[in-house]
Amino acid sequence: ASRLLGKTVLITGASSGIGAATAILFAKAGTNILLLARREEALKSVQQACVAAHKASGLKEGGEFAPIQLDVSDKAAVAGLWSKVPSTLRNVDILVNNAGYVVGRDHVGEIDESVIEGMFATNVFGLIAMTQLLVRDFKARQAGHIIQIGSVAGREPYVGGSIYTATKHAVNAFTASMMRELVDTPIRVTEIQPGMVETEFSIVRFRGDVNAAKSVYQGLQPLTGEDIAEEIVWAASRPPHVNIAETLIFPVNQAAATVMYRAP
Ligand code: NDP
Ligand code: 8X3
Repeated sequence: ASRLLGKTVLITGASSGIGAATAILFAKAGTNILLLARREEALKSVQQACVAAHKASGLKEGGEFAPIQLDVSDKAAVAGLWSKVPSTLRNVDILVNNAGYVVGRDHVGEIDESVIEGMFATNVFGLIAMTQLLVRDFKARQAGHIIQIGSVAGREPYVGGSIYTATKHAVNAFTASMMRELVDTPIRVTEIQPGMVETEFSIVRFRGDVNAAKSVYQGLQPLTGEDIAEEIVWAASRPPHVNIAETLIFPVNQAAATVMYRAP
């Protein structure tokens, strides 16, 4: 949409899945993008895909894509982000807080301390740190859009999901409070809540066990990263007086976090 032409987008977790698909779709729409994640090589291939998508669009606006290696759970790295950002991309218009993950399905009492801390450090503290950094700028400029990637897990608890659902409920409460705080500004706040999306998410959840990851999607057609990217870019391209506050998105055969129909 023409409303996105020449805008600058910052995406965390841009090296795979939803974040990578979102970067490519924003590139097609004539934006500039800061691509953040821990894996540098993967970020570089997403950068190349963005260059190709922008070229194919034929648009002259946008087209600057900067891969920035950054762990959102590293407080010092987040505080020092601006020193890594090219001066032309310093004024971010849209923040997509997408970095996040789950490890395991262990029940309370058996969950590894490091797994608990890791999930909170990225999904909650990392998201909050990135939001704080950008919202200061947005307030000073009286502009900007913060798009949080929550989850159905931020609305519903489920067996084996105590820590992950707690992190996504925290994202929901943090985001909803901030939306209330910013009600007298032009700054927009959106939370996207996907159901099952086939990305590297389940491979990470099952610690690299690809077969266990595949079984999550057996008998149904899951969402793709591109499906969620369309939702994000759609929310970002609404007219300035419109705020898409929350959207819950399921595959057609999913109806709740643990309610789905699988073809036999
Ligand atoms: P992926 O595993 O494919 O992508 C996760 C991204 O987050 C990767 O780019 C990863 O990159 C990045 N990341 C993880 N930890 C950090 C960190 N500490 N610092 C910076 N980047 C980090 O999964 P999805 O695309 O599915 O997940 C994206 C978001 O969507 C997550 O917040 C997830 O919770 C949410 N979600 C996913 C659903 C699903 O079913 N897939 C459903 C609902 C929500 P790298 O490893 O290079 O750092
Ligand atoms: C990911 C969806 O159901 O695996 O946020 O928690 S679920």
